[in-house]
Amino acid sequence: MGHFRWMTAGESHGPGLVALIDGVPAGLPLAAADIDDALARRQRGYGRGGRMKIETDRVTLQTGVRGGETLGAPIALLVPNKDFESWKGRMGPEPFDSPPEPVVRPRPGHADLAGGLKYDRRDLRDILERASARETTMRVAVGGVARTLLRALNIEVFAHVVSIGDVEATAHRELDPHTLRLRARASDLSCADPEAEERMKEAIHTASHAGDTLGGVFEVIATGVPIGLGSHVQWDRKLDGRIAQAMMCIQAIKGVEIGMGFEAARVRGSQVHDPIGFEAGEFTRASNGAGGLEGGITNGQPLVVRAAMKPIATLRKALPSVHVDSKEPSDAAFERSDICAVAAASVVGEAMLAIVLADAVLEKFGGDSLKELKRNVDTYLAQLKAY
Ligand code: EPS
Repeated sequence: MGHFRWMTAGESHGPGLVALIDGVPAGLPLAAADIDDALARRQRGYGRGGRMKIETDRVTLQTGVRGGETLGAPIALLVPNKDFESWKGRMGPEPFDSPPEPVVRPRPGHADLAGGLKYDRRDLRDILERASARETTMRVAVGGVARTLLRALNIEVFAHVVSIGDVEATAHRELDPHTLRLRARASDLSCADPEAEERMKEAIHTASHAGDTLGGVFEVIATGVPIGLGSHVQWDRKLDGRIAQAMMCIQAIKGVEIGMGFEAARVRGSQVHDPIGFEAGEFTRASNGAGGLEGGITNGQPLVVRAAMKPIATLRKALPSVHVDSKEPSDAAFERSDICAVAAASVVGEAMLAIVLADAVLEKFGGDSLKELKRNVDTYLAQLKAY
């Protein structure tokens, strides 16, 4: 990624979370409200923990925006952690008056042990504070800026939950993208299948009573994506590879599929590939098994990406672990946590796909101002029409 550049910083219980974005063209109308809607959606979801009742995540645009429009300059974003108030003396940059109680019983499945060993930290809080999925707040904030840019080009990105534990939604298969998006938005679990959603809630409830957690699968769809983002010519320019990386680097994601994904490996080629037609001056496709990508290039069909989230690693009924100082067996540490965060992760997936697409759009079309970018897109679309 090099055209829409970004980074996040911040600890889960530190003073706040920040992000820096570079590469957004000048003249894009941008307000905090464009981002806050997604931040609020990331906080929702049946099975979330106590932290989400404390926080009301809202972004402030610190730099790069003047009078409601981007300047083409770097954009700095800030989201304060309200919970920092209760962590004073244990978090923050100042030396502590007395050493805080260390975290010494690593949780299997979290970064605690590998990170503690790698960074030579005896208090595993030094690792978990940054490894926490709290960081995804800023992915969503950055994604909000990316989505605003994409919207100016009529590209929409949205996500919905496909399964939680072994409960699978099916109703979405019959829905057009617009209806699917509206139904997912209206649901507590971002699931467009109300009957499956009830069973998902029951599964989360049951896991919670057992002191356990649940993962699941979400799907991210992008519509209005022009033909020709990404390229077949070099490994790191293939857009499917870039999308897979963007999804895999979300906390707790263990698998990614594009289009038919793993299912394509089980059936014959004739059941996988999408027949080409030509109607009303445009190439058409009879199906979308490719999920909108062929040879690492977008083909004009909706992008369809799924990601599998493992169950959250912080378990109330803790798994066996070892005390890092005494090396004695000891149950893993438990702190307040979510039971299921798949709906939240779907909002993060939406943000990550928007970021990859914003980067790919700027790579292909360039432009220092939104006006120049749009002009470049229009010229290219006219070229496609004349093909
Ligand atoms: C999260 C905030 C965290 C966790 C969760 C995600 O807040 P706290 O640790 O204060 O409860 O709820 O992070 C994890 C599940 C994890 O394992 O780190 C958030 O803002 O999404």
